[in-house]
Amino acid sequence: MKRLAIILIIAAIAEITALAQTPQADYRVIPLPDRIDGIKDNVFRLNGSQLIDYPKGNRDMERNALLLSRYIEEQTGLHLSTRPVIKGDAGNISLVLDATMDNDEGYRITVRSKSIEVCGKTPAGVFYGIQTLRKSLPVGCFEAVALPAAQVVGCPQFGYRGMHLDCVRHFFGVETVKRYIDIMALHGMNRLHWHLTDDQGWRIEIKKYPRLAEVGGWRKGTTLGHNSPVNDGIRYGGYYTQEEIRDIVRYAADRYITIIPEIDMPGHMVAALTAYPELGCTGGPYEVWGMWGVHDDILCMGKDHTLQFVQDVLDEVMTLFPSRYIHIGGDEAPRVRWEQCPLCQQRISDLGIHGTDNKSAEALLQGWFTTRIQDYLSKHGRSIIGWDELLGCDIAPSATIMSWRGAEPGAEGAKLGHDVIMSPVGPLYFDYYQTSSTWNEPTAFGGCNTLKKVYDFEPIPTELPEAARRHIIGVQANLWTEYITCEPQIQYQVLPRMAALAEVQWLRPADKDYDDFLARLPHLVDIYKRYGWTYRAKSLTEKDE
Ligand code: TNX
Repeated sequence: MKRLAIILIIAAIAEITALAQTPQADYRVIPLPDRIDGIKDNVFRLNGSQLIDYPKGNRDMERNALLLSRYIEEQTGLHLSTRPVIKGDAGNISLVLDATMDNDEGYRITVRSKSIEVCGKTPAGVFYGIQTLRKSLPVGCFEAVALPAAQVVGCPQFGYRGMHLDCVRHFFGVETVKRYIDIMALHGMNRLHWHLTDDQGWRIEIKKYPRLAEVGGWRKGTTLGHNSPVNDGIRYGGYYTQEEIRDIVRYAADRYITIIPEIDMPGHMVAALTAYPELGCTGGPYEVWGMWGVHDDILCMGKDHTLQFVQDVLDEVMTLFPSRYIHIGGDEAPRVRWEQCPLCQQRISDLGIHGTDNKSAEALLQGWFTTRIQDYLSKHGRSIIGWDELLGCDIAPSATIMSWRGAEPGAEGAKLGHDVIMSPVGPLYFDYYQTSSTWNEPTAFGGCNTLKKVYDFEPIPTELPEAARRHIIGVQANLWTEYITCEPQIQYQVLPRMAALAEVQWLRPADKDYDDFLARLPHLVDIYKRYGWTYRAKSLTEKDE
């Protein structure tokens, strides 16, 4: 009897010590959930004996379950199998759809000693719950992890939470793009704005115009540094086949990320002009550009053939990208060629376009072109996004504006009734430096967008009238790659600034707190390290200048 009592006491002590040594989950992740309420219950001991249950027959939820299983294994070494169920039983992790929840992308995680439930109104909401759950787990190789009993609730402030990637100035392979998507998923983002065409290259296979990729996909060499007179003379390029694009679109969709392709027009078109010189005003010859900046040669507006070309390209783009939005650029289109081109001038006169005090006839010609494209896409159930220059071209408010030359154009656009995505150069150009002391940094575009500046950015200007506020539908950071040549450099520029952006996208302003964010950041960085991603370590400790 006495011996049994001693054995029991020893067993109890062993159990308590094991529990004390078991690493704990911490729900204060990035982006911070809206609420974390403790529940009076014991911890859930995750140890690999449990299953991940999902509703039988639901493919999206099945994929969610498989992704959660993979994340848990990658972060903790614990392997959990998945199981389709009609109704789950106790002891497991259950992924559940709950139609009574408010927001399509909101989530609710309930942890009790005997169960974990991850709920969302849609599979996307469940996916964000999964992200919060996996980010709360410690990183390492464990026998078990203890999850405190709690209810954790989160819901994003903005429906459009974007990152942009320029794959033109430098070209990045399928695997790199997929990893970029993985990084976005970890940060709760849902729109990838993929810049695919520009003066320095055409990166998307178009079957009707094969020379676009074959000829336009390659430049003879690249300038060294910031547009120095020295060119490296090394042929550079590449493009994505339609098969590869479909694969990437699917990979992103599996992670609830919509890819918005950008076909920049009528400017930033020298690569296309090189392939098909008749699309330009002078007829060329042109050469895929090996310098950075704004080029005077753009699409000719006087030829019907140009308009047909654009529609044909967009037809193929629409078959590849299910996104409602197609980005048609519209930025940095100098009008010097149009001013001198008899065909463009003829078009202006045929259309009866007359310049006004603040809008030239050529600006209005760009407006006419954009409106045609807008009408064409809307006939196919799509909408356009364009850079804020479009506000100077008299276009319909159904065009969504991406505000890059500051937040002011976006505010103006919202007042005019346009939906707006805020991605101002300051502080959301991630191709800019992250510190003012740049001597020890990889070459960047310029500027200085520190982690704190990103964190402090508020997408809805305080002075914006109430009616215009609802037009600010989202926030995005841009990564132009003139000076970014390889994947580690991509990651270095975006990490950890994407973490700060995630809180801008998810949290309401009153819930933001930079010091608290900094205290939560090292754990997220542990996850970056687990995946071998490059990041700017100094941003974690350095005082903002
Ligand atoms: C401006 S943002 C551009 C890009 C450059 C970028 C460099 C925009 C619409 N145009 O073509 O790559 O600056 O930061």
